[in-house]
Amino acid sequence: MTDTNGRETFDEQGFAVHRNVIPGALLDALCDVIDQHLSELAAAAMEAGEIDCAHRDLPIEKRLPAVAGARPVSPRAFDKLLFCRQTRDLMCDPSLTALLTDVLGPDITYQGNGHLRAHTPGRLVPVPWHQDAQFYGHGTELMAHRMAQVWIPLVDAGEDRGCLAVVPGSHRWGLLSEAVGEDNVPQSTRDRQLRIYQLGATRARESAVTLLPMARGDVVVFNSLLLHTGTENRSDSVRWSVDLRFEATREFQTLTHAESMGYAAMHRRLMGRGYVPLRVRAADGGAETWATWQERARRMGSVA
Ligand SMILES: O=C(O)CCC(=O)C(=O)O
Repeated sequence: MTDTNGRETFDEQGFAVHRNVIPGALLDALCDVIDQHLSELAAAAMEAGEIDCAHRDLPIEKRLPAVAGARPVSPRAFDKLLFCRQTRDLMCDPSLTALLTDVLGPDITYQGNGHLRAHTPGRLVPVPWHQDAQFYGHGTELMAHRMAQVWIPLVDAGEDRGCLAVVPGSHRWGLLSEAVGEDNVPQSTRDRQLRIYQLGATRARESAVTLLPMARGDVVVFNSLLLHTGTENRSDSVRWSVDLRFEATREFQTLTHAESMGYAAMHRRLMGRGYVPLRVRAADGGAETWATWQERARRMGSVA
């Protein structure tokens, strides 16, 4: 079920929330990967004498604080876990690709750029206001309408548990380019990141903001130019979520010159970061396998 007509809302508002679409088994499989990793963290912490029990009985939203103790959790600590068969199965599942087909057409590629976020209560500050395209660099906005950002909560993400907030329609503002670099991989400095966040915060203060509380099984698909943020997690448990970026597979598009430039700029960035793409849906309905994704990662030298 979609809050309203998916494609129309996506075009008009810059995002569409789809309710109760992802099968629980796919989410459980990814949560098991996280739980396995938490067991490894717990073993290391027990070995170091920092904790005296692995807290196997706790669900992942309670277990991370229990096993991490006082040690800080880096915002990027869990991204590497996403390179696994379970993520591949989630991304290639028709429950997700059907939503993406609506926006990108029948041939879809995951750009390799994804995050697994543990938004912990009271410790990590939320991700501040930004457009994802601000981080991709100048030129990439030319292919923004051939891209889709996907955010999936692995646990319920209500208003008290750090749900996303968006500025509806902000994708039509174009790129907030003041703080965006030309060649964004080497220029992706902390200083530039802060300027992007300051600019985003200023624009959000002047705008009507919509909170997006979501339940496990829901998905939001949004435009890379949409201004959005994570909100404060005031609950006592971790908001686990994944965010993934997809594009209409380049070789099967008829592109304008500007769009070709946009893809070229985007792919320079993706290559520069060693992101490993995966074709999650071909026009005939097929998808690349986990073995293919692994082999590509090996060839690129990007195996996590
Ligand atoms: O999960 C969050 O809090 C922020 C997510 C985000 O910024 C994104 O998906 O681009």
